[in-house]
Amino acid sequence: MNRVILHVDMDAFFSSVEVADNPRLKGKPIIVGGKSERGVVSTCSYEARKYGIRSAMPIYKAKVLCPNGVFLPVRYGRYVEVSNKVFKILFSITDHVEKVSIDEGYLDVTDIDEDPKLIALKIKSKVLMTLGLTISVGISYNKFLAKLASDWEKPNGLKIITKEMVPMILFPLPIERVHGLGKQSVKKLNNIGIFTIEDLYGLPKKYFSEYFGKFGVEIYDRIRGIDNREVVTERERKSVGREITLKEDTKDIKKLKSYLKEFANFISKYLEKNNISGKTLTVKIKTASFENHTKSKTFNKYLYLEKDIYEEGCKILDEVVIEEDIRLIGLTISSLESNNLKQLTFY
Ligand code: TTP
Ligand code: MG
Repeated sequence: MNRVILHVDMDAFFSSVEVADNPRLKGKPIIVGGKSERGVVSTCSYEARKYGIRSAMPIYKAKVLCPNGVFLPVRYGRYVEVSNKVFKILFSITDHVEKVSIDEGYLDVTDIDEDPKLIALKIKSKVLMTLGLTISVGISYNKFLAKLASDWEKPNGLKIITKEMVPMILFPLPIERVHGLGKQSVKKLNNIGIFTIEDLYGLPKKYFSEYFGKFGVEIYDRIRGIDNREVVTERERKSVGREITLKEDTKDIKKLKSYLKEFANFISKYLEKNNISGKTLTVKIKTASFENHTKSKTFNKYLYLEKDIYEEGCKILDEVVIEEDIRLIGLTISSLESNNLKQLTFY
């Protein structure tokens, strides 16, 4: 049976929250970003986008493009508060919600006996009525196409992509829009005359895995409208972690541990936010010669504190013999369990 997936994404999220909190700002070019001249734009209103301003652009450049814009600092705590309310609305529709970021998520509504378009309209009106914000919704039979659909008619969009529409929608898209194709690959493909997804259709499958690495086959499938990824709810999530490819390869254990500290901070915040904890820690390293090493340890208690995750992560790293320079380091926690459930089993 075909699945029905919704992808939802708030419009100009941080700046829309600013307008909802201060309606006098409505209709103005608003830029939310780092305070100093050296900061970057987090996001801007659609009015500001007309001036060519984009996320990640330096603030000073945005000021040149739009000197009369309203420049506001980031109020992250407030956006988290609003985000939680948005997700509460999504969870009122179904439990089958995957949170992708502060303003974006997937819903699997296959089992809901209602026209998906009506579900989308319900979400849109609830978000508007309770929060004064607009959200764009994409509907399709897989995640890739649902995400493409939510972006299609932004802002305040509602777009359905059916199987029949796939060639028409996908063929003219520039290959930059294919998630997983890096800048280098795009350049290489452009050099041999491949610019659109339709052009990519001419490439044999073998070529994809050979040239685009481990995501090659996925990319081959995606452009044909095939994507079997599930909508994964927090309860079903198997692990949480972070990894980084270092700017320069290193053997400096202090430096490597400073990354573990950052990761432990991220992981513990994530666990706290989702009211879960985990039993297994895994340290992953990749050497300068691209060899992967992973070492895991399972504990007889659940970890959730940054301090514990960091210290145990360091112990695992100490046990990995490092003879070569390290190119990548990562830390992951798994065997996750809801804190509520743990309490229940305890009693
Ligand atoms: P996005 O959903 O990418 O952007 P958006 O909601 O502002 O606009 P759109 O209508 O195109 O969806 O990101 C969500 C929020 O994440 C955004 O409001 C601000 C923040 N963000 C950053 O802080 N830095 C960035 O580079 C990006 C892309 C987003
Ligand atoms: Mg958004």
